[in-house]
Parts: sequence; C-alpha cells; structure tokens
Amino acid sequence: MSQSEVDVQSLFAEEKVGWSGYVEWEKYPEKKAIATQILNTKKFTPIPEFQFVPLPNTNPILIGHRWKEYHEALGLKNIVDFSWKTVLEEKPDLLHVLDFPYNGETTREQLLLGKLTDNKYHFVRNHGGIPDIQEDVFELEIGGLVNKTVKLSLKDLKDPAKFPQAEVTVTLQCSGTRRIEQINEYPGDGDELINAPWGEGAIGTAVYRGVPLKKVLKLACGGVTPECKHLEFIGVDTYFKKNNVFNYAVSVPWRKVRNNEEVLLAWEMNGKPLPKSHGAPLRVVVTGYIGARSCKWVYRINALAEPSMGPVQAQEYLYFTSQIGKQNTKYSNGFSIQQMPVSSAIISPVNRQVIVHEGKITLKGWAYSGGGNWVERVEVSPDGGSVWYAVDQDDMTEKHYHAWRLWKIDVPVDAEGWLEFCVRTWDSSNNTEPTFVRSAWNWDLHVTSSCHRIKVYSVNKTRAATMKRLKELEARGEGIEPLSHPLEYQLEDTEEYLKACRAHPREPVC
Ligand SMILES: Nc1nc2c(c(=O)[nH]1)N[C@H]1C(S)=C(S)[C@@H](COP(=O)(O)O)O[C@H]1N2
Ligand SMILES: [Mo]
Repeated sequence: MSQSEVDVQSLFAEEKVGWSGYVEWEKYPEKKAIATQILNTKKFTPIPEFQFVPLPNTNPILIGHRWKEYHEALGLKNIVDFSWKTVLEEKPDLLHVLDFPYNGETTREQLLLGKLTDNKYHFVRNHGGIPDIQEDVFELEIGGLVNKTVKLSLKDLKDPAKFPQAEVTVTLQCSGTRRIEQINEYPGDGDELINAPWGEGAIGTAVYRGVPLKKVLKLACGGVTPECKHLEFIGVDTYFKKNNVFNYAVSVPWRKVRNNEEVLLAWEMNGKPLPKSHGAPLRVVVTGYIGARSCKWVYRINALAEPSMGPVQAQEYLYFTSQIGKQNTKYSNGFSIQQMPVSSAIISPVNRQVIVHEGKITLKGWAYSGGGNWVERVEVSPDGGSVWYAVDQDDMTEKHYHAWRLWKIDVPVDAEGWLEFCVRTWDSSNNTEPTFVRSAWNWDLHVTSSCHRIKVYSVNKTRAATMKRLKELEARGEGIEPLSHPLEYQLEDTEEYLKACRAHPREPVC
C-alpha cells in the first residue's frame, strides 16, 4: 500500500463502528474540500456512450468504471466490493443494468408474477454503494426545525408502545422507468452519473411496515416548528457529483409528511426484514412520489424551511421543456419532479414479437399512478391509438391508493402483418398519458409516461390462406419464425399459378 493510500484511508475513515460503508460528509466541509482536491488531481474513465450507440449485449449491461474509480481515489474500494457481493446474494436474477452504482431491473417474467414483487425481484436503483449497518448500533438523528432534536435506536422505533406502526402497499417507481424509449428516439443528458437506460422494469410493489414519520416527529420531537416546510432525508451512501462528495440527500414537503401513512420510516418489506440493497436497516417510503425521495439507509432527518440543497434534490430529477438541453439547461429552469404521473406498460408480448393467434391477442402489463391517484381504467389499442378496448375490471388486480394494478386483456385482432399496439391508463383524477414519446421528451429523460407502444406481427389462423401455410410449414417440421428467413420451397405450383393469373390476367387484355 502506498503512502497516499494509507493517508486517504485514515482521512475518509468510516464514521462509526458497526456502520460499514458510512463516511460522514455533510458535517465536515473541510473533509469534503480535501476529497474534491484529491478528485481534481485524478483522471477518470469517461462514462460509457450508450445513447448514440447500441447498448452492449452483456450482463451487467454497463460497467461503472468511473464510480468505482471515484471510490478508489478516496480509499473506499471496500464499498464497491461489498455492493457487488450483496447484489449477487440478494439480487442474482435481476437484469444488471449497471454494476456500480448498482442498478438492477426486474425482468418481464418477474414483473408479471403477482401484485406484490418478491423482494428478490424488486428493482434496485443506487447512486452509490450499499452499506452494511448493524441494527443494534444503528440510530436515526432528527434535527433542524423541530422542537426537540432526538436520536432514536431501531429498537425505539420498532417499539409499538412508543410509535404506532403501519403497513402500506406501495409501488415504487424510478422516474427513469421506460427511459430507453426516449433514448431510442431522442437521446438526452448523459450526466455525470449514468442515467440508467431503464426499460419497463424499474418499478415494483411491496408491503412496507414501519412508523409514519409524522408520528415520530410528533411523539419524539414534540412536533416541528412553524417555519418547517420540508423534511430532508440523508442516506449513508456517498454520492459523487462533479468532483464533489455528498451523502445522498433529498426532501419532501411537510404537507406530504402530514398525511399520516404517506411517508413511512420502514424496516420491513413484504413481511421480511428490509434487504440491504433496499436500505437496511431503515429507509423512507414516500408514497406516490418518484422513487428517488424514498431515501434508503436514512440516518438523519432535518426539518427545513426550504427544500434540500443536496444535488439529488436541487440539481437532478428536474423536468425540462423540450427546448431546454445542453445549450441552455440550468438547475432552476426545470421543475422538480415529486409526484409520479399516470403511466403503464405492455409487458407481454414484447416489441417485434410474431404472434400466431385465432382472432385474439392477449396482452399483459402494469398500470400505475402517483400522488394518491389510483388506476381506474386501462385501455389497449391494436391500431396505434385510434380504436381502444378497455380492460375488464375482473382482469385487473385490486385497487390501492399507492400501488399499481396488473392487467390482462384479449384484444380482438382480425388484421395480419405488423400492427402497433399501445396502452393508456386513466387514473382517479381522470388523467391519462401523453400519446407519443415525442410529446413528452425532456432533456433529463425522466418520466417516460407516454403511451407504451409495441409493434407485433399478427398471423391470424382463422384466415384460410394463413392456416394452409401454417399447415405446410408444420408438415415440414418448421414454424413461421424467424419471420425474416425466406421460405425454402415453392409458394405454389405452376398449375395453380397459371390458373390464378389466367383468371385475373396481370396486364389488361386490351
Ligand atoms: N440513500 C439512497 N436512497 C435512495 C437512492 C440512493 O441512491 N441512495 N436511490 C433512490 C432512487 S433514484 C430510487 S428509484 C429508489 C429505488 O428504491 P429501491 O432500490 O428500493 O427499489 O431509491 C431511492 N433512494
Ligand atoms: Mo430513481
């Protein structure tokens, strides 16, 4: 180990025993400044280009060399190693979109398994490493504009005699869900941090058990002071941005927290202890808001007069107009994305699938709306958005204030060849989705809530000619796929050809 490595390791040592992966930055501006100085002397691998070139066909899809190097530069390689080890233990079967910071997406099959997403399959979105914090030494500090600053152990928080508990069914959706559709049509910000090229699987639903933050503020802190307008959540993980270091920090308005069961401090997910990758030992769950506000590994809560100045709150998760881009973007010219809009996705079939059917095609997917709106109606169009068929209520999972509905529909389809299917959802406020990706493209590629579209190739067996062709193929031990491979036999014999062409000559007779 070189002299400088020894130095960084003592400079940026872990803050507390039993809190592996936790370096405190927010309390020590001088320490932050030294980290920046060190980072400024280094050259880091550029972020991989993945918007203007096809995504690699590998697993993990993208490798986070740059973030690994950031951590290594500050002597924090152990965090990188522990994160990946935890992913392999807790999330072996996810689609690994980025290995570090870890971003893992739920596969199509896993998404459709049921209303609640198994912890093993729930997507993970990280901005830094996964820490390893021992429950018995963990404490949560609450300060700022509260009547009394407190430190609470997990034992305190879990004691039902001290705080009333709640269980809430919550869909967490990353605001980057379905971003790949924006990228495929119109690339946007590559950013200092990779904006993960998510498909339809950066969404999942779980029952979280914990205590409403409102109750903790009231019972432990004697309430917030009248100036308090926002609650800031600080997570243990180290976050790098433009050569500065931070602990992950976000905030939500006090108005939101006041709705008792809409902001929880949770330690249990689907009846099991919160997995490390989901924020163990304690996380915030903010219903109806973008996933980013549900701070994992939360160890400090500050009551503030203004929203958090942390870069994740103030400089990211912004929604710009389509005329804002690299040429003119500023943090203040996009609005802050908090509540999720209504959106949906077709999970089965998949884009470009060939479907052999008997006049009906079955589609399945999810539909969700944030802000406490629930999904009322899901409609599917087999013609790109002119004719719509509504999903039967019996074919949707039950309603929740803060969770998605999975749906299924058999759509009547007579036409053959390429068809464009799309889905749109109506929520309880009668909101629906923008029609095209282009209608809602934005520079940071957030909230791709436009109607999800897929193109499928319809082969209708109820048509005689099609049935005949399928039988021919079957007799030869072949199928219709791959569509792009030509048939290797004559399509009709000479007699049949001549009969048809003589009945309907190709040229006018005179
Ligand atoms: N401390 C911390 N909390 C965090 C994040 C993070 O990187 N660090 N990522 C956020 C984002 S962007 C999302 S979408 C959700 C994802 O929650 P999950 O990983 O439990 O699915 O966690 C949020 N909470
Ligand atoms: Mo996210």
